[in-house]
Amino acid sequence: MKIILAFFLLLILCNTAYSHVSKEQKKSNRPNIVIIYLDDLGYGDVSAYGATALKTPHIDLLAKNGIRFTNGRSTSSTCTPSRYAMLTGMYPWRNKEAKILPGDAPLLIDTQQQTLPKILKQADYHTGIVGKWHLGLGKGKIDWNKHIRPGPNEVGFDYSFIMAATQDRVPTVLIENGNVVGLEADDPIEVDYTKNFEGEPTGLNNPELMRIKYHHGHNNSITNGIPRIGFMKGGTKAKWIDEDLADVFLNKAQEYVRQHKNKPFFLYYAMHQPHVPRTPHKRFEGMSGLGPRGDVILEADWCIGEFMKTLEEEGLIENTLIIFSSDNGPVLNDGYYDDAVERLGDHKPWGPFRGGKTSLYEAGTRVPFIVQWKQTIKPGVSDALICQMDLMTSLGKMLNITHEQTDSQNILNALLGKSEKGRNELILESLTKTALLQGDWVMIPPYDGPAVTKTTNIERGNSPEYQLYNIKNDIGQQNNLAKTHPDILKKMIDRHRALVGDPKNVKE
Ligand code: NG6
Ligand code: CA
Repeated sequence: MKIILAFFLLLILCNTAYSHVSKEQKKSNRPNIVIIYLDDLGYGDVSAYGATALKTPHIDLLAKNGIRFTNGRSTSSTCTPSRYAMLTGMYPWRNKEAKILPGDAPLLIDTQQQTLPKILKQADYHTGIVGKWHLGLGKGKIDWNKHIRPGPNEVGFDYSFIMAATQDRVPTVLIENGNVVGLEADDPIEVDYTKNFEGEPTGLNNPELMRIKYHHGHNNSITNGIPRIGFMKGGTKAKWIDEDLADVFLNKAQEYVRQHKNKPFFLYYAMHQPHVPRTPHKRFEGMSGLGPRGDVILEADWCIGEFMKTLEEEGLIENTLIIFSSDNGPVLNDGYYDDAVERLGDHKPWGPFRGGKTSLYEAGTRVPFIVQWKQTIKPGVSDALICQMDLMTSLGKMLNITHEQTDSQNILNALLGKSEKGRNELILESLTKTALLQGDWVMIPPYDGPAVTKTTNIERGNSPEYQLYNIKNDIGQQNNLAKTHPDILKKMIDRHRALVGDPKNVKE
């Protein structure tokens, strides 16, 4: 009897020891995952990527401890499509609604669609988003005074604390798990993108109420002294104070980490800088010498440092996979007078590349892209072509979660620095127009439209001619080789057509 008892005891002991080991192993294979995603930050805005006029020590530290990708991409040179691709693994040009959305647009992601957070949930992650959403909410006309759904919580996020669209679009309120924060029952919110509410001031009619002036667009409702896109009424107490947004999002992101530290979590920390209107907190005002655009980049860098401190304090720094990137390339004048052009000096937000936000040229989609996972990744620099859209399949692969095939490719080895090989090709998108990147070559089909957008002064990539660039030898895309390399051109035209269809059918 004693022997049998001893045998069972041994069995139980062995079992506990075994399950302990396997739990540990599981743990190291399942890092916490954080995507720190900036809005309109350019490749050249980060000192780790060559900026000298701006110093971004906290982002640089990520690069020092991780892999700095030189050919990391968003799918698109604007916000909504890039975010759509990152969260769904689908090229945005497959969905004709995936364009810059107004603040009252319906949810762009189908609630049945697979998404990055849903895949991580299958691997038993807790999932959260803090910051900019810009992927639509609800199913049609939104009643902002009721629970708003579907939204992030219906496409895979267990927790959400978001701005609906952008800082320059109404409603200028924050939404936590589908409910407007600080809303008072006797001051309901109304939003309209076609007409103003009677008696409400606008940038157009009441310039005296503006403390930041619009340059183009942005002349509808004025909230917090800043004219916006769209009309809004009510919700006075719920309106955000622009200068506090960085701290509010940071605090929520830190709180999220502290609350979920005992189980693997995925946090999508979607920061709002340096998108317009650029409203640094007083602590950062004037700090960069480049005006508010530079100041908010320094503010964002500081927030990242504070966020990293929280990971340290909670003992999570080693086993957290941090992905840092931006949704599209940079823009200077994006509709407000904020000295971004006037105070630029020698700073080059686009780095060595041509174009910027809304551009088919390199600076549109070639963005800062850093991956840190101290416990696993050996620091370095990688030239592998990787795209934010690939995170879904690559992270799914890491966690052994399979899913239906999408446009998202498995580039896990490149992401973890085990290989210099990423994708072979990528379709680049600018406001529904597309180009093909293949190896060292970019082919841009002929497109109607201005070569330069007058208001933002950005080269779009439109030309009556085919354009073909070798981005290895000609990083600034100055020499169009379409005429001298007809074979490559033909091959790329055919491939582009096979993937996207006839580019002439694409409407803006
Ligand atoms: C444009 C806005 C621009 C910015 C952009 C969206 C005007 C004239 N311009 O329509 O200011 O809000 O949309 O930026 O209204 S994004 O990063 O979210 O794609
Ligand atoms: Ca953006």
